[in-house]
Amino acid sequence: MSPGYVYTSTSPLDVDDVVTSVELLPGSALVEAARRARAAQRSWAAVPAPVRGEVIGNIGRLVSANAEALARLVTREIGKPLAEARGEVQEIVDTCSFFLGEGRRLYGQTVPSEMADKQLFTFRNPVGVAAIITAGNFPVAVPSWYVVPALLCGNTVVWKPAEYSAASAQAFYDVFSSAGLPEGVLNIVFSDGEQTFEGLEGALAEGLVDKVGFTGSTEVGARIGELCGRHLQTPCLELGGKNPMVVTEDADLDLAVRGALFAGFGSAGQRCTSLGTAIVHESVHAEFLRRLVVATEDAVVGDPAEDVLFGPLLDAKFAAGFERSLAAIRPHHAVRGSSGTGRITRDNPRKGFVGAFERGLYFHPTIVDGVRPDDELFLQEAFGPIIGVTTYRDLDEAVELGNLPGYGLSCAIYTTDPAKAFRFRAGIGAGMVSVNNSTSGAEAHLPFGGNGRSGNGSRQSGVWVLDQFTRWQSMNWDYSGSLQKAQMDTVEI
Ligand code: UN1
Repeated sequence: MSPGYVYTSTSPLDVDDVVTSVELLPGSALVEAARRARAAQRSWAAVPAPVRGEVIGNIGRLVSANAEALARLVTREIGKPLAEARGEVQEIVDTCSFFLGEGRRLYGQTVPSEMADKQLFTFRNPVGVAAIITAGNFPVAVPSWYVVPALLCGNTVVWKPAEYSAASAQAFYDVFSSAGLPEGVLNIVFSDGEQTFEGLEGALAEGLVDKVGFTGSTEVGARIGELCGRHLQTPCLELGGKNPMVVTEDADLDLAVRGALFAGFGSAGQRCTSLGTAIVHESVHAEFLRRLVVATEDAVVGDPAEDVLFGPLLDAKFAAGFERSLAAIRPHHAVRGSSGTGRITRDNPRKGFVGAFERGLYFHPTIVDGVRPDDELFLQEAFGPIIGVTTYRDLDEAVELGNLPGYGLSCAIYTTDPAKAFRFRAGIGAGMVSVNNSTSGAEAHLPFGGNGRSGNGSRQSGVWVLDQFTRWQSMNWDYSGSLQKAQMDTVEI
């Protein structure tokens, strides 16, 4: 087993600002945590669901009471604008509000039998122990999408947050654990990617984990899927996206530009739901591009504590990854939108930048016009403030282009023609479709998730996530007094 080591989480506003230091633990720590979770699971599942719902209600109230401190910590640790960080914290509260009520529902069904004097039922049972592995771009909201319903359904949880958002994760854990959760019900483990794999492999082999939930890259998701498959498990995977937005010839172009700006550059383009490529009808392409360029030039970038469109990238690893995406810009591309591309520095400044950029991981917003279907920029998630632009002639072509990268998370269409919106919805392979709205910013009670390279079809949020954290159990009860046999003793008319 690899030993533990100390990891330092720094602020992307100022890489010399150490937010916290944590020890990243070897895989055995995850196995131990899974053992604790296993030991606590039966008694937690025995707590009546409405009472578990009350605990979820307590969590929501505690998060509300600590909202501003939590949001400010998120802004400092990962550089998300404060308004977005506040929204992220609100998303935890909304998730708790939803699942607090679910504690009084968690419905099963009564089902008619094909035989007389026999009744059929279904029940939702907790899966057992859930291992949750989350990214740091939504360091507190996305974990709550897993942890809250998992707990409500009677599961216990081992949570491995991203190390680069360790302080936010610890604050989340502290609030959750002070809400009245019994010992062992929620466990946090800090470890790096390889240590986590080692731990997960061990815990699965020992039968200590019954469900894995993962939000992160497509590559890591595939590895997790493979590992879970070996143990006959279906993980809940929420992976990358190359989310298209289609702008039709009849679209409100100002609205489309505002939508592109928020979806492409909001959160510095580091949402799984961020805009990838704007697919614009050829008749409005020039005008859309002109307005998008103006809006981008006017956009305020900088210190996320101020009123900015976006702040720095999450951390140095993500900044390096985005630099690799920028290296995919080719001579046939027209680069627009800023005085430069890449990192904002003294030699590569951005007009109207707010705050100090010297020690921050700030990047120019970049529009790349003329992306082609075989370009890496068209096909691969970039995870940074970059928007590709291309054109289409008819809606079928727009749908085909939207589906081409093989992801299938989110998408948008800007149109004033309902027929186009419905035809687009039916043709596009994404799990989430916005009409005249951003690809990002899903509400917390609709099914969230994707297909293809974006995930394995699992859905989070709302009642749909209950299928991740419960398993259906059926029961039949024969009160005829004789041994009635299905398919053989069916009542005849
Ligand atoms: C993510 O980036 O992993 O819909 C999640 C949205 C947010 C969640 C994004 N509510 O953009």
